[in-house]
Amino acid sequence: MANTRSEIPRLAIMGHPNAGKSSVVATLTENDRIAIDKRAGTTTESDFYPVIIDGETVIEFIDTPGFQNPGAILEWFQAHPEIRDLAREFVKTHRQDPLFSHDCALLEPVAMGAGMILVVDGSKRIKEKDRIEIELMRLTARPRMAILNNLTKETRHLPQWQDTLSKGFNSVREFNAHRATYGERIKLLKALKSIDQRWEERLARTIDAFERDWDRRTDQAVDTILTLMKEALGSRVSKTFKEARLDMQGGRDQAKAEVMAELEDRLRQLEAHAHGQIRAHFRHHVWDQPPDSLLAKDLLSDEVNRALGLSRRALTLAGMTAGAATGAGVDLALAGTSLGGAAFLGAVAGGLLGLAGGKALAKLDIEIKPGTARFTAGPVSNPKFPFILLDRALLFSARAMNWAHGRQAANEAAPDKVPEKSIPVTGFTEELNTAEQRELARFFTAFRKGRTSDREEECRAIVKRVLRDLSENRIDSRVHL
Ligand SMILES: Nc1nc2c(ncn2[C@@H]2O[C@H](COP(=O)(O)OP(=O)(O)OP(=O)(O)O)[C@@H](O)[C@H]2O)c(=O)[nH]1
Ligand SMILES: [Mg+2]
Repeated sequence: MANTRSEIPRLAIMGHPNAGKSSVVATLTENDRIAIDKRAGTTTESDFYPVIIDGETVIEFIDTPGFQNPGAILEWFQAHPEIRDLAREFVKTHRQDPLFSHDCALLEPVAMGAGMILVVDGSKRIKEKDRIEIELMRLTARPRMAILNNLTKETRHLPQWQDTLSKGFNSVREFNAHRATYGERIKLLKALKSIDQRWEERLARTIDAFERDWDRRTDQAVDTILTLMKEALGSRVSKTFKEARLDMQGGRDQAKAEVMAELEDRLRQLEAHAHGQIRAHFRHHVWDQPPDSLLAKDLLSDEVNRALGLSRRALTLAGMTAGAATGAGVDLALAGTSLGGAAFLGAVAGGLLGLAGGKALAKLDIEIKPGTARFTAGPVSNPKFPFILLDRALLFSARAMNWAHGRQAANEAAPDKVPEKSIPVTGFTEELNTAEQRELARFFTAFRKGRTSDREEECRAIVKRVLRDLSENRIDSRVHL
């Protein structure tokens, strides 16, 4: 059934200046364009942020500047115990009063039935002003939840916050606007659903829409990844050279270097394009890549080669032996040694020869014709490379899925920041079981040979399973890698 406007759950985000309200809204709505700043007073007026799925608003969050005069509002609330709907009556009574113009604007949606989420910085001590706001919100009797958004790693005040907040709120949750993943966002909505029966049905529909939308986006990411694998593994680059140039000193080596470098660039471009698409599926526009991230390193660098892809042992178990990967054509590593040009090796191969224990990245064919020679690099023959490419795509997806949109303005160098989970620096494919690795290996081999693969569905299922496990926190997202 379509949502009518009145059925849309609407939640106003309350809290002190700089508590992280806008960051929470940004993360919950996957909107990295909301103004967030380390200075207090960034949000000066309430703004509505609807979450639209399939053209329909499924939930709406209201980012607010917080209360101006919480003490005076609470006093008025306490002086009128006979009034059932305090928020509505307060707005009605004070609408024309300039002293309360901001508070009335803030309470207007609440008067119309919106619920509230109070955001507090759980790493700070509780103050009197906090107690006033908690009591004030309790008296509105609207569905409400409190969020402990820790701005630093200080945790000693948390038990006291839990105690105090639980007096005014049916649900108190830790939700870090910088660290929250998709799984945590869904958990938050589920908790919200259970705090007030009046909202149960509406929120159930919202959660359902979120989950369907996420599943669809996960499928899009899987599509992007499989297309990347097909295109990269089937890539070929050809260049024709005049005989005269090849006969010059080092001319052949130069020609090989050029054509291999073009293939490398093609692979880098395909990867960048796929990553751009994945980023768009998960709605990221601003993104601080940690400078030491593996994703910031060159696809063909030693560092990436060491950290990602399958180990030699796993490659062998998966049937990716040297024999399976070589065929007709000149192997670059061999070509290099037979030519004996040290300068050529350095210039051409760079990271390539580091791949999978010295195996060349791709085949190189030379077709001699009268007066010219056509050099063709590709398809990729290195057995490890597809697993590295897949690992990077999974790593990128993990980040796109789990990098909170509210993290845009974070001070990543802050010494007191909430620590990231410590996780191993390995890719995802090494953790798959041998049967799955073998399945992928077969698929890669088919594409390298330009064949479509009947294993595609199995591979799709494996990649999707990894992405699902990532977004539901069953495997760690390695978000900072
Ligand atoms: N470390 C950390 N910093 C956070 C977190 N959430 C917000 N911040 C930072 O806190 C500062 C204020 O965040 P905002 O989201 O602008 O806070 P606000 O409550 O909307 O502030 P006003 O609009 O000024 O009332 C920014 O520098 C954020 O990056 C968090 O979960 N962790
Ligand atoms: Mg704000």
